[in-house]
Amino acid sequence: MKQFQWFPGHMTKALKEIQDKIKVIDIVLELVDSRAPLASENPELQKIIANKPRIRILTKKDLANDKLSDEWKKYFEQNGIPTLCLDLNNNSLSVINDLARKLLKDKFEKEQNKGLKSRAVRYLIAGIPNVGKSTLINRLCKKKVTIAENRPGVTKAQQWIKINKQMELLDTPGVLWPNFEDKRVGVKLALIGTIKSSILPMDILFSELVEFLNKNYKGLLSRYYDIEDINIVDEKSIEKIIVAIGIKRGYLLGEGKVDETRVITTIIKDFQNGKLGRISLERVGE
Ligand SMILES: Nc1nc2c(ncn2[C@@H]2O[C@H](COP(=O)(O)OP(=O)(O)OP(=O)(O)O)[C@@H](O)[C@H]2O)c(=O)[nH]1
Ligand SMILES: [Mg+2]
Repeated sequence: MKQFQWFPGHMTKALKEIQDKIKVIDIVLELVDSRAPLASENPELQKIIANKPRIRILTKKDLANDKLSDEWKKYFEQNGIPTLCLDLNNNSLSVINDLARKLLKDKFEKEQNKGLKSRAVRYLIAGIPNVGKSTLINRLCKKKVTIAENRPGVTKAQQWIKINKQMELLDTPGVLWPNFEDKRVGVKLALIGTIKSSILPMDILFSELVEFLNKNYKGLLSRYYDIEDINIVDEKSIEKIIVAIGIKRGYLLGEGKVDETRVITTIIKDFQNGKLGRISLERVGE
């Protein structure tokens, strides 16, 4: 797939930056999207932070299926990755620092035994685009003026944002490239809005969505858009759905022709915004 060519240079640069930063931080907050926790992770990051304490945050919990998110949390924790599922806009975020303190207990106790003062936990937030890095940072900072501090003595002077006595953040989150080697990953990322849908032909994206919904949420489209139930057997049935919804909504181009692009973009948007329900694209073990 031509559309999925990325520049390895970008990838290396972002990872290199994280590698430089990692020495001075205590713990990595690795953000992934609850609706596709595997597709939205970055395998390269796993290697770099292999020996660092980390918390994986499954963001946008409010858009995902709760039962499946719980299963993901259990699965990751069985694999040794402490995990939190959060709606970053609404949930209390104190759980993050509570869990981090617990994970860093030994390190901080050792420091204090050496006579060092108690200090804030130093965090790095990392994740692919659109998973909620800025939202998390802004919530933590509570729009207060942030005091940035230079910390010389490391390779590059780092800017720190002091949240409070408990937390400090590196000022720039580690923005990572998603992994597109697998076409299905690209489709999932486009469907959850991580990459611009325009990177993939809309009709391909749409038929992938319809097929997924048909398999896992039978009847959902016909119920939501109030059209007759159409059994998906081939491309023609997908076309029928588009026409039926277009007519129902009055998305017409004239001469009774349905504005198919408008129908498709509407449905994809409705999915992305959670209007079709709380739907996860990945389940454990699949
Ligand atoms: N429903 C919901 N929306 C969220 C949540 N977290 C973030 N968002 C939304 O997702 C979109 C992207 O969030 P950002 O915080 O900008 O994501 P980012 O990781 O900083 O993205 P880049 O800067 O592109 O790397 C915004 O519209 C947020 O409001 C969440 O937990 N639930
Ligand atoms: Mg951002």
